[in-house]
Amino acid sequence: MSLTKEQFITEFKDMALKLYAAPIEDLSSQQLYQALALLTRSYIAQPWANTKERYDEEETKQVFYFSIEFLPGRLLQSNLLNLGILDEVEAGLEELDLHPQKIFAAEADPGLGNGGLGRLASAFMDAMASVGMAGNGNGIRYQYGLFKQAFVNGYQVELPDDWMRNGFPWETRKENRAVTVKFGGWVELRPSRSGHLRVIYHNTDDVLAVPYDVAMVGYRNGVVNNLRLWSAEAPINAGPHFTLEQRERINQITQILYPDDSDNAGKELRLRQEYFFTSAGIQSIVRHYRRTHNSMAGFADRVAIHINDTHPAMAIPELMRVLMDDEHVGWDEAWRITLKVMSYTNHTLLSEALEVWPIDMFSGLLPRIYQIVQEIDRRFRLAFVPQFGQAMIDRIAPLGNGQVRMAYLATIGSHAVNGVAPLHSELLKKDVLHDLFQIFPERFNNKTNGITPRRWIQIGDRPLAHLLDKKIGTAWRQNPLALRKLHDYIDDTHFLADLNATKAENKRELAKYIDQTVHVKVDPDAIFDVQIKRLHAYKRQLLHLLGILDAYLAIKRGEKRPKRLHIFGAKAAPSYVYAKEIIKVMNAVADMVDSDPDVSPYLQVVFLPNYGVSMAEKIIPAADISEQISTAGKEASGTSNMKLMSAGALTLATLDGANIEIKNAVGDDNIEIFGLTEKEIAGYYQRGDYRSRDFYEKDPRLHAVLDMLVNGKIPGIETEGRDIYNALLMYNDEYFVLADFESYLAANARLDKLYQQPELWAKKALVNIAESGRFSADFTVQRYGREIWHVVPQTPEDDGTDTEG
Ligand code: Z16
Repeated sequence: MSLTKEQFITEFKDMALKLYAAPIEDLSSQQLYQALALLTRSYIAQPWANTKERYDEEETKQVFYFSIEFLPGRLLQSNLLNLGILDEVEAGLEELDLHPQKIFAAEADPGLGNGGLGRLASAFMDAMASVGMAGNGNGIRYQYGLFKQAFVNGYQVELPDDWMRNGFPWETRKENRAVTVKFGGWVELRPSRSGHLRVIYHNTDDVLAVPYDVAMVGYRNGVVNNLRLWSAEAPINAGPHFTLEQRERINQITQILYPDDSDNAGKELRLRQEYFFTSAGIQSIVRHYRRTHNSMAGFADRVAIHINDTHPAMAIPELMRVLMDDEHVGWDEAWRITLKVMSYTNHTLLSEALEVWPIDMFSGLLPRIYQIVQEIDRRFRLAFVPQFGQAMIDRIAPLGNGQVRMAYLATIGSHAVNGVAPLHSELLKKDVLHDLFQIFPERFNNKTNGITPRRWIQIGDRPLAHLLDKKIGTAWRQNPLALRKLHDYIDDTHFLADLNATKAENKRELAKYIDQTVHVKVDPDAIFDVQIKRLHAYKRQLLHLLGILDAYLAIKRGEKRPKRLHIFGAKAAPSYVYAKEIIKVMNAVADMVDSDPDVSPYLQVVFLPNYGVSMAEKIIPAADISEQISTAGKEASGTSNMKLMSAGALTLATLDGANIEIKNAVGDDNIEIFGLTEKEIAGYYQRGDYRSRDFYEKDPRLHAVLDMLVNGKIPGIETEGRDIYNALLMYNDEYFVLADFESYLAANARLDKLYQQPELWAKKALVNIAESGRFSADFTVQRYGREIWHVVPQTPEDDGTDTEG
């Protein structure tokens, strides 16, 4: 859209006056934010309505991305950017003597996700709108997002995230689109006169699902898609016998996000949440379709439904239910439609994360859905036992071991199944879904994850964005592959210096932010070494910590090294004791290092509490080193690796997840790889001959570092230090931390040395930025569109760069 600065000033003053009956000088940042958000919303309304109308008129095939998590980040600045009016608005605000960044910062960050999976879902929403794809989100409107993390005496404390306290100006309640979701009770199947089965529900608990829609604005293309978040409410005519307690139980369904990342809580409330938003989504899609079609025959040509991890896998039996019970489609035809509509992404190989439900719980809560799953199970066995044998089919049928196995159900009921990086997709076929791969090889494919450079460079890294504009023009803002033009300047000494100056500026900014938020002074000239991701044993923040302890001891011995600032951001699941112990030890080490004048000139550790999208926007632009050090074979993809690469950080990595793609993109000279490969680790498993204690005994540096966990040198970690020590030595170090210690140190030493040559460092940073464009989620969703959803992608065109191995 077009908007002049002057126009904006008039409209903004007007909006503020209407809202607060006061001149802007009297308003708080929060009030200014509310006024600006409402004004921005008014700019979005028309293109939003137009987009909807156009999809309906042209009968565009629509994608529905079902995800139990979304992590959109703050929306004001990104909506202004995508509308194409950010510069005018900022100029206008400045003319009014207001500070745009302060107003943007007044927005609460919707924490409706845990980590990578939720953020990926939101990147896809932004990307689908930006490439002009008809892509909608379907999820849950949690009253409380992921807990707010604080540290008390170094321990993680979880506080409620009341993110809607000041309202959420981007949502619009669509009470006219509400649907009813049924739980519990029992089902009566009665043949009717017309020959179909009549399904009669008795004694169900009914919940009203009310949608709240959030606009997903495409980048300067007039497209506005829809993210639909469902809220649970008591039915309208609930009647007098409906108790307050019952109301409470209903409200609970969308009260709070489960704080587990890569873990399966297995709680009934979670199952309720899953069926709630899945059923609501399916019902509303079918209802919308039926407003203009009098049969379901063509449904699969107009609708693609994507199952993001198994949380919405009940979309499969739920669509079967609606097709058969409500639309009177026979089983075979319903199954044909369902298979064609559904596709599934797996995000993890960790067995503790694979969802299974006890049959008792599942059938009690969802009796009709359970009947349908039983029938899927029965037909699956019937079809494949003859060819593949009872033993194999018993392993992979939807029902087995007294459980409903969601990953198997998702694979059996989808026409496509993908992993999120080539190694991950290969391991899916080799291990977790091996048997199903034998039956349905054509369904399996890879779609490497992506990120949105709009948020991470255009919004998060303004200094870099401006430098790029000056050097290579602005084409990269539309098509990030244009970043490759940077290669032309690999020998341009001035430009390399500018690149370093930009990084230095971002580091000063982050230093200020750290001072303001945790009151710690950090040296902006240090190497900024960043690890930002959920706290999990497989991600090995502990390896990073052992590296820090080794540096501490070396410095104590009198070794000189370039100063390193280690920056951590990580939340641990509240029930994950080991992860919380690691946090405590890290904070203790940070204090120890800080209070030691021998060490603090060379080493500093800062653990920033409450890491999330908005904090990432501040940390990433300032990073020199990106730690991506998971045990090979465990991290499905990772996405912070891509974001940090695009900010010119050098990746310190194991050959895991998308790190491998980054290595292929930048070449061996522009990344620091270390550690065991997935093959080598598989070898240890097969032979059963990993002995962590051997590494401890033969490497004196490792010995000294581990002893620090239990010898009292680090104050206040008696229990935690001992537990971690035991996990590594008595319980044989499940994640091969000790095996990778030596090569991790060697890689770090190479980085220290490289940092002494700023121009050489800058060249490597340049290559990383230049090659980061291929990881734009715009390309990722276009690949999904072409190969899975069968929707026509529009602009900008993918150059076909192959990141699929
Ligand atoms: C999650 O964030 C991920 C996997 C999972 O099973 C559950 C959650 Cl909440 C992450 C993966 O760990 C990460 O490697 C990947 O990049 C991300 O999902 C997006 O695919």
